[in-house]
Amino acid sequence: MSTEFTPATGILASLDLLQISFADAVAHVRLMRPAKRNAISDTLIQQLHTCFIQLPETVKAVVLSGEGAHFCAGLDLAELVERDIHGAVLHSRMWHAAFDAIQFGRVPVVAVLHGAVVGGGLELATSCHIRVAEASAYFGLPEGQRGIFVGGGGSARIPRLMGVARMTDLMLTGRVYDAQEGHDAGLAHYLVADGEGLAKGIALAQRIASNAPMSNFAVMHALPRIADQSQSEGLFTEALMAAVAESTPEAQTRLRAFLEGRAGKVVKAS
Ligand code: 1HE
Repeated sequence: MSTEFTPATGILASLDLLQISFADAVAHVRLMRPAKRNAISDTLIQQLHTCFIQLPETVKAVVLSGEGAHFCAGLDLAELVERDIHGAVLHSRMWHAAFDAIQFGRVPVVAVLHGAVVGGGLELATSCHIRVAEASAYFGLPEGQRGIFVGGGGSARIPRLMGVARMTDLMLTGRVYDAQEGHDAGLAHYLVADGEGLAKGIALAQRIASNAPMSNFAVMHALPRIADQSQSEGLFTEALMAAVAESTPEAQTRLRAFLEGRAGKVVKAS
């Protein structure tokens, strides 16, 4: 698969706070507000939402990264003007809609993290499906220090990765995890040296893009929902999802290829 990325055209090219490019079935979406440490303004959250619902059908996996020295400094605090209660609820719901478009979108997203991954930046990262952290990455939830609360889905997503107790510690004490601690706590799946995150993220996205789309869909959409269900409901959902996936023509083709010796075997990493 190619790693030559070509820039997006049309509506995706008009999103000026993002840089979107494609190499075969992989899209690379880069946050482009480095002067503000990729802080998420209303415009940026709307552009992220637009991007993920407008991805071309040829895209099978996405890599999300941040330009500059930091992945994302969270909510743009300059825009945190006094909102009335209704406005504040709607603002949070706007973030939920954008990050739901990532987590429950059409294709898996690999986040490549470096520097600050804080506040809303961590909420963005945790709406992605796979996280690669470079050694420079650090994780924090400074909302308590700013007098606010998470509003971008963090209270629902982050405890599912690291547990309520660890999130409580980050929020109450202002503790910041370095890359290794974040990895150990479940915030990152892969830990790599500085400068190696993008190559790792692209390689993972290419691998993901080679799966059957229905299998990827099942992983993205069924796994988190089954985790929220009782065992009995979860097993029933699993049975339905399994039946849907294995009935697709692509599954039948792939299964036959294996049985006829034409498909790769499962091998240990070298
Ligand atoms: C910002 C923001 C921001 C930087 N909103 N403008 N997030 C935070 O509490 C994190 C706040 N940011 C920081 O702690 C630091 O900026 C960083 C550790 C991320 C980076 O430090 P550094 O030294 O590289 O950059 P800087 O000099 O602090 O910032 C450069 C510029 O970016 C500067 O603006 P300038 O016009 O003076 O150049 C900063 O003001 C600006 N900047 N971060 C606005 N966050 C849905 S609820 C989610 C709730 C949250 O996310 S709360 C956490 C908010």
